[in-house]
Amino acid sequence: MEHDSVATGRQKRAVGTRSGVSCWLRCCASPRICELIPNVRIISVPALKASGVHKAISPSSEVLSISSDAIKMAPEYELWTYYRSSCSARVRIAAHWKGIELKYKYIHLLKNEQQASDYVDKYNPSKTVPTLVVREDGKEYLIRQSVSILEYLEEVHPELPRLLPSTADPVARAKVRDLVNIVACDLQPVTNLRILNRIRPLGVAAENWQQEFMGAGLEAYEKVASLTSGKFSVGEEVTMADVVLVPAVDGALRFKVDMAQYPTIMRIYEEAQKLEAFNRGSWKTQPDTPEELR
Ligand SMILES: N[C@@H](CCC(=O)N[C@@H](CS)C(=O)NCC(=O)O)C(=O)O
Repeated sequence: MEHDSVATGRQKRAVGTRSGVSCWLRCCASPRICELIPNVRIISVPALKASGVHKAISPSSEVLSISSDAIKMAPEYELWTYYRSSCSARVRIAAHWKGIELKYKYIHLLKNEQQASDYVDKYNPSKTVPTLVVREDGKEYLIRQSVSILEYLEEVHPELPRLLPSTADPVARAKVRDLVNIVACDLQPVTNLRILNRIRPLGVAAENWQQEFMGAGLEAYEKVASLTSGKFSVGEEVTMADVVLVPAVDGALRFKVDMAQYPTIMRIYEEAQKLEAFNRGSWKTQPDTPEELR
């Protein structure tokens, strides 16, 4: 590799964290040759820095020279979350899976903090979590829907472990999105906290309601996943579908849905429990999880 030419061409760029020590470097010598080096460490050498050049060390200890123009700070992420929120859990799990650092801000849903004007006006007019705040190049962006956040992280960090099959397989990607939407569009909205708050005064037992509507969503998921699954919901790899499914199963278990009816789902759920990302994103392990529920 010609180190000194790294990052000088238009297609070459390096991405570092804001602290400037750990980054990845994409080096495209030509449109046909594209190499990705994760975990490049940028080191500060004052004399070089003054000339607009930085030194970096690749994981195999190669010394690289990178022009400061080519260093693009990686975005900083802040997630507004609640430990019991299945929609927040999707994002937490995905971030752990991809190795993306999130700083957490907490919204206590049972204290109705999602309805506080500070949060609603500035962050999320839907009065829900999650919200992702992205800070990059001095700008701030908000992403306010969990599935948009998943898609965004996938698009911005395609080099990290993926959550969608390759673009070369649009059918597999559509299968993943079908399953995602069974949970995100059909199951979760009708079993959300605001719905429970609305039906309870009408004398409807929350557990019966949840069992009916979670059951309907899981039944559809089970039928589709029985056709698409391998080890996970679509094939052998973890995808967005699993990231969305697992917190929904946690919710269903909480409301005592009879999960024996969904053997494919439970097989996938058990498989996911073996993975650190799912445990670290789970409602049981969050900093805002009450001590007695851990
Ligand atoms: N479609 C939204 C749904 C968000 C959502 O409903 N979040 C729930 C927690 S999982 C919430 O904040 N509920 C508050 C409420 O119902 O008052 C998304 O996927 O982000």
